[in-house]
Amino acid sequence: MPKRLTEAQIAQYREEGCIFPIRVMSPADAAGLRRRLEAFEARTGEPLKGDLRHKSHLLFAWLGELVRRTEILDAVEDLYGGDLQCWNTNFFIKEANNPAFVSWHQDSTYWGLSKPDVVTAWVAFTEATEANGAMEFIPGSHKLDQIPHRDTFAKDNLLTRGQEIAVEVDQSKRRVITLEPGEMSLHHVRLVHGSPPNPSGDRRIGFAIRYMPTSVAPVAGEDSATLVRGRDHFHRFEAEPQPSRDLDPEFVALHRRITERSARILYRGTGVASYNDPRALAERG
Ligand SMILES: O=C(O)CCC(=O)C(=O)O
Repeated sequence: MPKRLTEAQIAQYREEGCIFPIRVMSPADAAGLRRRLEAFEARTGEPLKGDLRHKSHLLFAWLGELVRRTEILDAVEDLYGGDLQCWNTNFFIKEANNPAFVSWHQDSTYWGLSKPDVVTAWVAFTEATEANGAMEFIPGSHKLDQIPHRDTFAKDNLLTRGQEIAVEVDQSKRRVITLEPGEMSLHHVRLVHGSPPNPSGDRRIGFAIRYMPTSVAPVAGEDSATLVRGRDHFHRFEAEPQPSRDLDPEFVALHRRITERSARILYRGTGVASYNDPRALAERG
C-alpha cells in the first residue's frame, strides 16, 4: 500500500516521468519558508548566490527539516523504497521581470551517479505558473537513454554549465508544471525539462531536493549525501550531518568543503573550479 501517492500517480510517474501537484505543506508554511530565505537575503543585502544556493540544507536548520519532511518523504518512498538519501538541494530563484531561464536538459547529464534512480522534489515557495516561468517537461522523455548535451555557459541560464540538449525538442508535446505555494512536483532524473524567463512582477522561488535510494553510488569522484529515511547498508557516500541551527560555523565550513568537491564533479572538464567562480556566477547562481 503506498503511503502518500495513489496507484494512478505511481503509474503516471513510471509512464510520464513527472507528477504534480502534490501538497506538502500549507500556503502559509510555504510563505514562512520564503520569509526565512528573504530575511537572510535582507541581512546579506543581495539575492542568494553562488554556493549558498546549493546543498543549502547543510546551512539552514529549516531546510535540514524540509528535506526530512514526512509529507515529501512518504511520496518519494512510494517511488523508490524506504532507504532514502538526499544527494543535493538547489534553489531555483527567478527574480521578477528577469531573463533567467533553464534550457531543455536531463538532470542526469553531469551528476556522476551510477543509475537513474533519482527523483527531484521541486517544492514551490511561491506559485509557479506559465506567467512566471514555471517548469515545463516532455512527458515520457525519461524513458530515453542519456541524450547528448552541449555546454553553452549562456549568461542567463540558471544551470551550472548552461547545458542544453543537443537535439531538437518537440515543443508541441510540452506540459507546464503549475504549482501553488506549498505544493511540489516529482520529476525523474532523465526527464527532458526546462523553464522560460519570469516576466511577472514577483519572484518565482523553487527549492529542488534530489532524492535517491541508498543503492545509488557516485561514479565521478567522492561525494556526500544526507540519509533522510531508513538505513544505509551501502555507505557509498560520505554521510552528511543535520544542522540544528542556521549558519553554525562548523556547518558553514563543512558546506564549503562539500560544495567545492561537488562543483568539481559537476564542472569536470570545463576549467571552472567552484560555484563562486566568475564563469559559474554569471547570473547562474
Ligand atoms: O526551476 C526551474 O525552472 C528548473 C529546475 C530544474 O531544472 C530542476 O529542478 O531540475
